[in-house]
Amino acid sequence: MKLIRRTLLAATAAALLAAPLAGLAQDVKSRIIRFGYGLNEQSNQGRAVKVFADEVAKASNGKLRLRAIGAAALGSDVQMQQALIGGAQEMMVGSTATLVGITQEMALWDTPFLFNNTQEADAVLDGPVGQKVMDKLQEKGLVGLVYWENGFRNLTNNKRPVTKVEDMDGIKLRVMQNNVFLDSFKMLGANAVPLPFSELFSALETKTVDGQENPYNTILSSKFYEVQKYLSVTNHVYSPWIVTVSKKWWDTLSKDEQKILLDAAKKSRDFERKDTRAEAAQALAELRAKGMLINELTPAETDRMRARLTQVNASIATGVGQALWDETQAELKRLRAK
Ligand code: TK8
Repeated sequence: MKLIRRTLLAATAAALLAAPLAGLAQDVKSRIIRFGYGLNEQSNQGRAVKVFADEVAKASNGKLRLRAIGAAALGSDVQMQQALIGGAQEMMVGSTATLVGITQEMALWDTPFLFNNTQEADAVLDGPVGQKVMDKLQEKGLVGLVYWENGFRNLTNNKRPVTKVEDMDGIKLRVMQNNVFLDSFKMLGANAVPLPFSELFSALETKTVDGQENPYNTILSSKFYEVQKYLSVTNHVYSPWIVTVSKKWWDTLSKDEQKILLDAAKKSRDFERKDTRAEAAQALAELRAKGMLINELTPAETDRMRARLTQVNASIATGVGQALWDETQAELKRLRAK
């Protein structure tokens, strides 16, 4: 008797699990989702937004329709964040660095040389520390879903190859709109100027600034090679992107709708990281072929740059809170001991 009951239970459970999602009465309304991003459609960011849009359409039987709007046509990262908070736009993906003005804890990701490789980045961002930082956004009217990879940042400029810290002297360098980046590059001797990404190409073209720093993928997809001569491999910081939702809007969604968006975001993340890494592996050769002069720093010069840059660590720790800083360092130590 017991056995029969158990078998019946198991069979029912199996049937429930096997029922296609679409077959269940899903609480999903017809909705248009404005999803903004800063790079162009052909970039790694644009490709991943497309994957996200397709996943959302598939999982909602076409009811949730994502209107992807790239090239900062809805505004810079900072402007879009405000639109999300106000409820005028539903979703976006952008740099965590531009969120520091809203949520201090995001400055953790601006720590120079925090991660040694992408495995460390994935483990920390997708682990408890990453989640804690992301959850902080909710108090400010944003919901973070997943981190994507922007990547390790490298320096380009039109003045000279940067082979040592001193070469940064007087270079007018565009930085992201964030005090950690501003302080870091001032520390290196550059004349750091915060500017939204959407104004960067023309600032380089008109020589309003001499240089900038971004991952290889962006230097390629945004055609910075057309207006920049030197690329110095510095890998000075790993930048994440973050997919965020307007909390005002998120709170009006059903549990089913929220789940569709979160699941699709995770799929897009897995695609995006693979795609970005594959592109980054090829990008340097392509940039060289486009005419950029590329130089690496010697290990000794990298160490000197690191020593200068990491002088900002103490103020980052104060900004994000010592407990969170320590937890991150402990997590990295644990990962490195493996
Ligand atoms: C795109 C930016 C960009 C970032 C920057 O909107 O601003 O330099 O690296 O990816 O978020």
